[in-house]
Amino acid sequence: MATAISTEKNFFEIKKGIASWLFTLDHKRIGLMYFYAIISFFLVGVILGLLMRLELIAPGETIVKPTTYNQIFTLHGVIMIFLFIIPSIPAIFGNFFLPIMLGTDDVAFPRLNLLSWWLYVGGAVFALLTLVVGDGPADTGWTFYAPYSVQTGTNVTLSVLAAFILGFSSILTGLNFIVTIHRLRAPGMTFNKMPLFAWSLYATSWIQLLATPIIGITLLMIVAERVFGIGLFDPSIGGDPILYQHLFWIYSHPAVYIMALPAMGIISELIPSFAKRTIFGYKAIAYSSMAIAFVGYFVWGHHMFTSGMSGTARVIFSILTFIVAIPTAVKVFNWVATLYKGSIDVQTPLLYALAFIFQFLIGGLSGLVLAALAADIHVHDTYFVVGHFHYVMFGGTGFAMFGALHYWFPKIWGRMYNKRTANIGFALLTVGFNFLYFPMMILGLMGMPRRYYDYLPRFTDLNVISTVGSWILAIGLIIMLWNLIRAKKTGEKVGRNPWGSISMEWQTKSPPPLENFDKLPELNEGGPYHYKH
Ligand code: HEM
Ligand SMILES: [Cu+2]
Repeated sequence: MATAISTEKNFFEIKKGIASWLFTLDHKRIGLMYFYAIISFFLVGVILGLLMRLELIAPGETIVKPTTYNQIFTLHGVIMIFLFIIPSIPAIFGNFFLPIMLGTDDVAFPRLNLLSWWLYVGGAVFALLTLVVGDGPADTGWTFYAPYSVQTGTNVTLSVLAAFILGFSSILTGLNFIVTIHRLRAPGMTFNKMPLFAWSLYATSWIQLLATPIIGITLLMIVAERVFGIGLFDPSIGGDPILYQHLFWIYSHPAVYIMALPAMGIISELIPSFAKRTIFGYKAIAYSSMAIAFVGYFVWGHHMFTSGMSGTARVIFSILTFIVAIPTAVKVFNWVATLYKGSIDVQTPLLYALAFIFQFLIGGLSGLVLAALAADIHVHDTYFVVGHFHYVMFGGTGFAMFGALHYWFPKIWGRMYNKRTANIGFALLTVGFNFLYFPMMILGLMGMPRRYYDYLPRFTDLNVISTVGSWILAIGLIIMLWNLIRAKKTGEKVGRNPWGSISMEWQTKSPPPLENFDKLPELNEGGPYHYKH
């Protein structure tokens, strides 16, 4: 660690001005630039979600035409997947905290890290350009299924190029984290003494590095098919649309773990910090991340049970999908075991962690319904699926991200937010969330198909409840963000460790100095979570 740099000033104060941010090599500033960009797109995605729910408040045409509706859910999906949930936790909190938690001063390749951010912005620009070019955003769904994606006149080419560029950003972040974890851990920090958040990022990074190229090439094949009509996916010119589905899901199922694993890592930090208890089953949690990352490559076929695969293939994919649930259940068991007999300090981040466990469980269990081959045939492409994946991605990962934000807020900005207001925001978000998505599961079981802008009158009541839920959720979001924005300027100043946590990032100042530590950090005896009772 260089000693010439002042540790008096924190990383905000060391340099000022827009350029000092846009061209920074400091992992903390890059993490925060991701934060602002990602939150902005999240809000755009939320507005699109609210528009869809408004359309669906009553049968028939309410506010938009059918094609516009199709474009809205596609853009909503593209933004939420590629611009929000995939980058969210690794790019924001991984960038900010991984080096600090490893006791080092930056990631392995700071310039590559900055390039990742710029690629992210570049990809986002492409996605937004679809709004103003030609026939508007793609209307294919975020999955870009062929042959429709090859035939439609909307801006599929621009949308998939956006996803292609965003993929590069994701690959570079993964590469950076893998090298950082292998090469830059503080002396004495063996793999088995690494914080569980670092472990979760490690598992995630391998998926980012190895799976993302597959979607990259697949999306380019869509462009090639559209522009040159090669006959890859379009059956009218000799292509195979099922091939597209395989290639798409070979990436996109592992991508589900790019979304879920870092969230599980966050929960593994929050639970011991607020239960004031050594984490139960450290190794089981750490290695189960690796197991999930590995087995996650072999289950993609569960998205294609109705596409005409052989019976044998379907049964195998179904069984493998059940197997991924095991390492996930191992984690949940260990979190609950850690809470059991802990001296629990009920703070906002813990509330988010508890909501995560509850909602992720509903998401996971409904996933098992979909994994069960026979049941999936009935609920495939219904609102049951929409309920399921929002529980996993939003109720799970989204809530973990908000928990992380409330946990590390005082470390990043050196101030504390109003805890009461934060809890009110949390309550509205949680209530709104469950009113928004639980009815979707029931609607799906009743037979309401997804990606429809209209429905039969018998589905009306539950759709109204869902739409009202979306408004409660939106109010909760506004309160949460407003509370944090206010706290950034006027919140009470806090010291190094307002929560009494023991992992490494709490040993440095809040906000941290440029090179992260003003004195050599000490490894906690007995591993990162060893609370002395
Ligand atoms: C206020 C928040 C949100 C609302 C009201 C909302 C609502 C909706 C609705 C109504 C659909 C269309 C379902 C269909 O017709 O099939 C949808 C689709 C989708 N949502 Fe959300 N959503 C919200 C947040 C999120 C978040 C946070 C994520 C990801 C983390 C997400 C990911 C998706 C995806 C991937 C689709 C599928 C798009 C497609 O079918 O191509 N949503 N959402
Ligand atoms: Cu899957």
